[in-house]
Amino acid sequence: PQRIHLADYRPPSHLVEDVHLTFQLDPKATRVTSRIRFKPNPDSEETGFRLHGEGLTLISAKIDGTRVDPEMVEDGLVVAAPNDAFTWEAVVEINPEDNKALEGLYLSNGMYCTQCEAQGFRRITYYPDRPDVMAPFTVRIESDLPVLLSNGNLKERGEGFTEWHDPWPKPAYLFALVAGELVDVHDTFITKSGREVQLAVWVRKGDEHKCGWALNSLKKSMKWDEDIYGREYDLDIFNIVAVDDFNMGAMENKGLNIFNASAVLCSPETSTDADFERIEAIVAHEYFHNWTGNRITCRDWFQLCLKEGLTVFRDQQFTADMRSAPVKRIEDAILLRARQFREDAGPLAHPVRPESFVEINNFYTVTVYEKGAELIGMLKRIVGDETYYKALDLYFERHDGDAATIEDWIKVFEDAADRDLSQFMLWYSQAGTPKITVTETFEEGTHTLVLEQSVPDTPGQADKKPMHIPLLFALFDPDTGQQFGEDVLLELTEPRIEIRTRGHDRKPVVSLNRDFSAPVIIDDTSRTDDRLFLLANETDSFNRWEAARSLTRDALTALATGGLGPGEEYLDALNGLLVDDSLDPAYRALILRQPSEEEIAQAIFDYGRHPEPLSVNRAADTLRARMAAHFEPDLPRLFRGMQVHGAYSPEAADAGRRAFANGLLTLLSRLDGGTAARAQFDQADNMTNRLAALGSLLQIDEGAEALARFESDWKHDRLVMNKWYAIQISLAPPEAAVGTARALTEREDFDWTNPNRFRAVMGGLVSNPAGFHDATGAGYEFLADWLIRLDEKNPQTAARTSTAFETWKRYDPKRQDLIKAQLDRILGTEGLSRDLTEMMTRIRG
Ligand code: DPP
Ligand code: ZN
Repeated sequence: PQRIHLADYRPPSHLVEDVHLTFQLDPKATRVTSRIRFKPNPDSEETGFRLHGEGLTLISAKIDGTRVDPEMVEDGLVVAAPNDAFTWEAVVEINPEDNKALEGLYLSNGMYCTQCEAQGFRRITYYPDRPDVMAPFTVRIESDLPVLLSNGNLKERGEGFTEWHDPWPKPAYLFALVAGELVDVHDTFITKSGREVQLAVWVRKGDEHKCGWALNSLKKSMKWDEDIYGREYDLDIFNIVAVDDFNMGAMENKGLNIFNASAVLCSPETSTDADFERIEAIVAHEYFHNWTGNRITCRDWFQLCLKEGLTVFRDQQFTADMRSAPVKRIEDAILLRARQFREDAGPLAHPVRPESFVEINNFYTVTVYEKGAELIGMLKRIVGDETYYKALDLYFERHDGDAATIEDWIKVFEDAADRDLSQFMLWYSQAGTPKITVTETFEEGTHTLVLEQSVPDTPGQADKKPMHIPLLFALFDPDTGQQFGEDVLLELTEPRIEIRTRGHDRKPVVSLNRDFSAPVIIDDTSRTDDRLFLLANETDSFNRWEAARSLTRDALTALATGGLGPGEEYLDALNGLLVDDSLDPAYRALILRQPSEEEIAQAIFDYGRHPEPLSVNRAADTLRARMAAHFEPDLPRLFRGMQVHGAYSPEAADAGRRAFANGLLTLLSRLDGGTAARAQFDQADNMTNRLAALGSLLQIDEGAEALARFESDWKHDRLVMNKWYAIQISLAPPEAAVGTARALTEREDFDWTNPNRFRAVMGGLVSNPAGFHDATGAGYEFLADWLIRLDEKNPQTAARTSTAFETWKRYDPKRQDLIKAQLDRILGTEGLSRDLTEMMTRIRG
C-alpha cells in the first residue's frame, strides 16, 4: 500500500462551487446522482482532473452535458476536463446493506446512515475527497421511509422525498444522511443574537425516554460556547441521531451529528454516572466542532489535531466547568498516562502531527486527541488566559471558512502574545513523552534543584531537540507545612537548568508540575517522606493526589516484585484523607482508586524488569486486602455516610458520593463476604450502584447469582448487555478470563459485527491483563482469531482493537514469542486490510 507524506501536500487542482446530490435509497442498490460545479484552482499547478471513488459502480458520467468515459484508477477515476469551469454529472450505484465496514452509506438495523470522516465520502460518489475542498451542498433524498435527514436546513418536504440545503461550505467528510423509522425528542435554543434553533435527538421507537440528558447537554454546550468562546450556532436546525452500529463515539457532521447509541442514550436505570458524564462531554465535543472543525477545518489529515486537540481541550474545559475542575484534571491525567504515555512509549509512537501514514483511520489516536489537547493547555498556560482568548478570537476571525494548518494556529498565538513559539512547535513534530530528571542538593542553607529534560527515541525519530516545557512549581517549608511564596511557572527550554534558593534552615520540599502543567514524566526520585509531606500539606489538588498515587504505585510495584507491601505510615495517611470531610467525595474516590494493573506493569518495566501479569494481579488484590483491614474501623461508617438519598441525579455532587461509596464497597466486600454489595445490588434504583455492586461481588468471586439476575433483567437492552459482557470478563479470575470471553462469543446475541458488542468482549479481556497475558498464549490466540475475522468486514475496528498488542515488548521472552507468532499469523492472512496491515507492521517493528 501507498504511504502518504505531509511533505507531498499540493493544493487541489480544482475547487468546487456547489454540489447537488440525489439519493434514491435502496438497501442493495442505492442510486446517487451528483451534479458538481468545478473550477480550476488558481493556486494549483496540477494539471488533469481526478476524483476519488471506492467500491462504486459508475452508471454514467457527463461533463457539461456530454457523456464521458473516465479511466478507472486505483482510488478513483481520471478524465479529460475543460480548462475552465465545468459541470460534472455522475450516476453511481452502491450497496448499503453489504457495507459492514460502516464507512460511507450503510444500514444499521434497518436505518440508513453515513460515516464520511476521514475518507468515507468516496464510497458514496466520485468526489475530490479531501478536507481542503469545501462547498455548499444541496441534497435530495428519495425514499418511502418516514424520516429523511441531511445537513443544513430543510428546504422542502414532499411525498417520498426531502430536500436539504447547507449554505456553509464544507468538506465532504462532514456530509451526512440518515433515513429510517425514527422518532424525535425536541427542544429549542435561543442563540445570543436571538435566533431560534430547533434541536432534536432522533432515535428508534422505545428509546425516547433516553434522550433527555443528551438534549440538555446540547443546550448547555451551546450556551457555554457562547459564554466562554463567543461562538454562536449558525443554522436553524441541530439534529443528533443515535445509531446502533458505529465505529467511533460520534461524528460532528454539519447540523446532523451522528452518534453511537452508547454515546447518546441514557437513563438512570440503564446508565452509570460515568456514562452520563461521558455523554455530556461527547455531545459537547461534537457541538464544539461546529466552530473548531467545521467552520475552520483541516487543510489535510496530517492536521487532524488542529480540530481534535483543540476540541478535546474545549470539552475538557466544559466538563471542568459543569463539574469539578480538580477532579477532571486528575481524570484526564489518568487517561493520558494510561493510554497516551503507553502509545508514546511503544512501537506506535507518532507525533501529534504525524508526517506520514498508510491509513489515516489509524491516526485517530490518543496522541492526536489527548496529547493534542494537552498542547493547547500548555499554550494557554504559557501565554496566560487573557492572551489565550485573544488568540482564539484572532483564529476565528482570520480563518473562518478556511482549511487551516498547525502553522496557522501557532501564528495566531505568536501574534496575540507577541513572542516566538518556534520551539513550542516541536511538541507537534517530536514524538515521545519528555522525561524530566530531578536532582536536589542542600548545603549550608542553599537548596539547588536541577532539572534535566530528554525526549526518548521513537520509531523513525532519534536525537531530539529540547522542548519548551511549562512547569508549575512551588517550594514548601518542611517545618510549617506552608508554601514559600507564590507558584512559579518555569519555562524549561534548555536541556538543563538549576534553580537555587538560599536561607533555608532545612531542605524545602519541592512540588513540581503542579496541576499537571505539562504532559511529561517526572523522574520521581523524591523520598517517601517528601511525598507523605505533600499528601498532608500540598494545596494543589492535583499534586496532592499525585503524592498518594505515586506512593500507591510504589507499594504495588514492590508487592508485585517480591518486596514489602505498603507501610503503616502510608496507610494511615490515606486513611486520614478518606475520613476528611472537607474533601470532595469525588476527590476521595480518586485517592482510593488504585492504579491499573497496566500502569503497574509499565512501572515495573521502567525499572528494567519484565512484569509478571499474575504477580501484578495478586499485588493489587493484596493491597486491597491490606487497605480493607487497615481502614476497617472507619469503613462501614464512611460507606453509610456516603449513601445518596432521594431521587437519582447524575450531577457531580451525587455522582461523587456514589463513586466514593462504591470504592469503599469494594473494600468492605472483602470484610463482609459481600453482604453489603448483595444488598446494594438488590435495592439499587440506578445502574451506577447496581453495576458497582456486581463488580464488588465479582472481585470476591461471589458474582454468579447477580450476573444471572442482571442478564434476566436486561437481556432486551443491547447497551446494558454490553456492560454485562464486559464486566464479567474484565473481573474474571485470571485463569478463567479467556474461557469466559470465548463462551460469551458463542452466545446467540454475540453480534460481532456490532462494534460495541465486539469491543465489550475484546476490551473486557484486554482490561484483565493477567487473563489476557495467560502464560499459555490462549488470550493472544483468541484475540488474533477475532481480529482476523472482523478485519474482513470492519477493518477500522479490527485495527483499533489490535493496539492491545502494542505493549508486547514489555513482557518476558516466552510471551514475546507467543505474541510475535500471532502478529505474524495475522500479517500472513490473505486479503488483510490496509488498516490492519499497517498496524501489525508497526507493532511488530
Ligand atoms: N467524530 C470524531 C470526533 O469527534 C471524529 N471527528 O472526534
Ligand atoms: Zn472530535
